[in-house]
Order: sequence, then structure tokens, then C-alpha cells
Amino acid sequence: MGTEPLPPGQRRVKGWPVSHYGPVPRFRQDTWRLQVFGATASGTTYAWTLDEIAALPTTTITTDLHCASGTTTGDHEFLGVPAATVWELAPPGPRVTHVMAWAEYGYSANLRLADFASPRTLMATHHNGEQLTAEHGFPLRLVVPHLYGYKGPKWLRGIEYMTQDRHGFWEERGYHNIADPWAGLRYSYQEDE
Ligand SMILES: Nc1nc2c(c(=O)[nH]1)N[C@H]1C(S)=C(S)[C@@H](COP(=O)(O)O)O[C@H]1N2
Ligand SMILES: [Mo]
Repeated sequence: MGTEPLPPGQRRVKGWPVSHYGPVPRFRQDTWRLQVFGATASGTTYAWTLDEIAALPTTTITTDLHCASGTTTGDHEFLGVPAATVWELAPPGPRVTHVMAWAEYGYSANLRLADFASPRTLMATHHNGEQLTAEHGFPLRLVVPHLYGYKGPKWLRGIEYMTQDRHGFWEERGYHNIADPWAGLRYSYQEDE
């Protein structure tokens, strides 16, 4: 169940229990698109079908997942498209500093550019050699291995380029804007420390 060192205040749990807010969305291939919008360099919105995403070069990462509630799960091998590919295919305008990653039902997580474009940040399609299950984010899930789990939307549908920071779903509800588990940046009240 993983042997990596744990960030402060985390405990390991067995397997991969499902944890998220709200219902699991149903995938509809005919209407599903990944949209890139906001402050793109061209001013236009990009939209890709799942087949178009699946045709992009992939990479694999192995990581633990740290939920801000204190549980860590291990032995995750994710395969997917590096998030930085979005950057190349849909170039951001010069003033972009952050992105909002949007999921089905309006779940969102804001990320600094460096966190989104980090070489290990993935838009995952597969886990341990199998397609992602519905509960874990099928068909596409953002994995930001160096941040708490809430920064990685399951059922990813959009990347919004932003010219200033804005809070996402949990960041509006008392969770830390940066979410670095190794620094213990869990709650928003710590932002004033
Ligand atoms: N769309 C969506 N994505 C989400 C969440 C959510 O509520 N909705 N919860 C996040 C949180 S807090 C965690 S810890 C991880 C949990 O992912 P897992 O159930 O695959 O371990 O999903 C993240 N992605
Ligand atoms: Mo979480």
C-alpha cells in the first residue's frame, strides 16, 4: 500500500476508497468536450473530443494521493496527457498567471501556472493499466501529484486561463489556496500566518 514518506498529518489507508462531493456524472460521448477558454492568446475557445485527447502523446506517473481530510492512498500509476500539452496546443495570452480546472457539475480548482504546467501534472485516462472508473473520474481526471487531492478535479471538462487568481470550489470553503501537503498548507486560515 505504498512506502513513500508521508506529508505531515497524513495517515495511509488501504486500497483506493472513493471520495468526492456530489453524484458521479454520466459520460455522454456526443456532447463531451474538453474546453480551453478564458485568456487564450488567440482569443478563441478550443474544444477537443475525447478521441482527440486520446490521440495525444501520453506519459505515466506513479504517485500517492493525499486528501486534505488526512488520508493518503498509494500505488497509483496514472497514464494520461501531460497538462502542459494544453499549453502548447492552446497557447495562453501573455498575462495569464493561473488556471481554473473545471469539472462536471461546476466543481473547480484554481492552480498557479507552475503547478498546472509541472511535468508530473497529468490529465489522466488510465489507472494501473485500466481505464479510470466512473467513481475515480472517467473519462478524464486532472492529477496534480504534488498538491492535495482537491486540486485534481475528476470528470475534467474545462481549463480556464486567468489573468488573476480566483478561488475554486474548496478554496472558497476554507481550504488552502496553494494546497502543498509537504508544507501542510491545508486550511485557508493558514494563509494569514
Ligand atoms: N469533480 C470532483 N473532483 C474531485 C472532487 C470532487 O468533489 N469533485 N474531490 C477532490 C478531492 S477532495 C479528492 S481527495 C480527490 C479524491 O479522489 P479519489 O476518490 O479518486 O481518491 O478527488 C478530488 N477531485
Ligand atoms: Mo480530499
